[in-house]
Amino acid sequence: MADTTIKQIKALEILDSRGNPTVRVFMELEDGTKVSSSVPSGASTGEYEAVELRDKDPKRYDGKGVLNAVDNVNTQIAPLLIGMDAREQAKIDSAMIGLDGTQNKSNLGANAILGVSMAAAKAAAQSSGVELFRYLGGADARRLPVPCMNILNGGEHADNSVDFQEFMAVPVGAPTFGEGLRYVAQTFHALKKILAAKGLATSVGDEGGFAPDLQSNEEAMELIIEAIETAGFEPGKDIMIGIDSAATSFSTDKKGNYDLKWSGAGKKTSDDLIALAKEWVEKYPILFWEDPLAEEDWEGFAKFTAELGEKIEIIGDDLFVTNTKFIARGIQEKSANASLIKLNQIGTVTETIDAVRMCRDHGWRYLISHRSGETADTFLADFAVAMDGGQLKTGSASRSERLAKYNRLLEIEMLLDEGALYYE
Ligand code: 2PG
Ligand code: MG
Repeated sequence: MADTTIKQIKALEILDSRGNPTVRVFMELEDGTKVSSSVPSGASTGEYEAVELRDKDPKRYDGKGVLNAVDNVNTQIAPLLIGMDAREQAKIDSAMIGLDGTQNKSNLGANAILGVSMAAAKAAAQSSGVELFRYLGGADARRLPVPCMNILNGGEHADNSVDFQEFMAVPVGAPTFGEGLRYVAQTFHALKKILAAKGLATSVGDEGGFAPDLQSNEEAMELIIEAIETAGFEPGKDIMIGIDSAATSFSTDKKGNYDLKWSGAGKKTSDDLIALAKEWVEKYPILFWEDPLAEEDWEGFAKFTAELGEKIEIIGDDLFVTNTKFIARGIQEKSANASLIKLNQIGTVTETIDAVRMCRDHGWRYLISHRSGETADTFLADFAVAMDGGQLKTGSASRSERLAKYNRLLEIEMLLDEGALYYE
């Protein structure tokens, strides 16, 4: 039997896809297994996310350095975990939570903790000779997620005139993951040609989707429908649309007042945004709508869900921050019917799985997600399969840190061969 005892843990400050510092953790086991794991970082972050520890030293990376988080791994977490069994994921995670001692991981930093948490899972899988998705998900982990491809970017992820942050093409009608990826990648290419023909910019935003200046938010919907059709697919049957408003980023008080500032559409209330959503849901093939309202607008969310919950999937991201405490409240208050799932919002693999479990137990859907600042780490792809597929958003068909995850899923599909299942 391989010895899965943790021998060494070491962290390094690296740069993410936006050129900002993030944490990479190296772990070595007694049997010689060596792995590394890199932590992503968001831009439209929720107020109640676990804390990403930044040095705040203005002389380095505009205060965004992570040397303190790196130091916490090397001098505090490593001595605590060396000698533990890497297969004991829950024990490892709870030891780090205990050492941190805060509710939001502000002491050690969620970036420090998550890097180690993911590295432990990778090391245990590698040492046991099983693929990470199989290690985390068990013998029946064989369902690939539907790739929700963010082909048009706005909000805080782009410098354009679109308020809503993400417009995703979701290939619900594809027979396999690989085909689904092709459907939406071809739609991405079709969109590029359409934009170019209209004299609109084809430069991309943080997640690799196009970021043109448009006349209105609705124009984004029209362009995407045109792109789906141009690519040879049927909107609503082959491909549906997912939206992430990331409404916290344009709310003025987080509790029901908004300013569609980038498009210039001006001041809105929750009720106005709900009315707009109702209109769009009638007009367009919308599968889901994430963060249609801001993170503290619980009342607005409940209204939104009462109006549209039977028709579309309503996903809380900033509202729930992958935290079972907030998801439980959402279930209780019927604030949504699905949750976004981001590892670094909560900070350990175990707690992320807890959030997924809570969704499943209550018949909620979940959308597993990357961050706008990413690395080439493909942990997320395996994690999505381990969590039984469902839905995954990991950007567009450009930028290698996004494609790395989609490509890993193609590889997993190949490994699973006839056993592979796809989204239902
Ligand atoms: C989101 C994410 C990922 P960020 O709002 O869902 O797409 O963005 O990582 O900037 O929070
Ligand atoms: Mg979001």
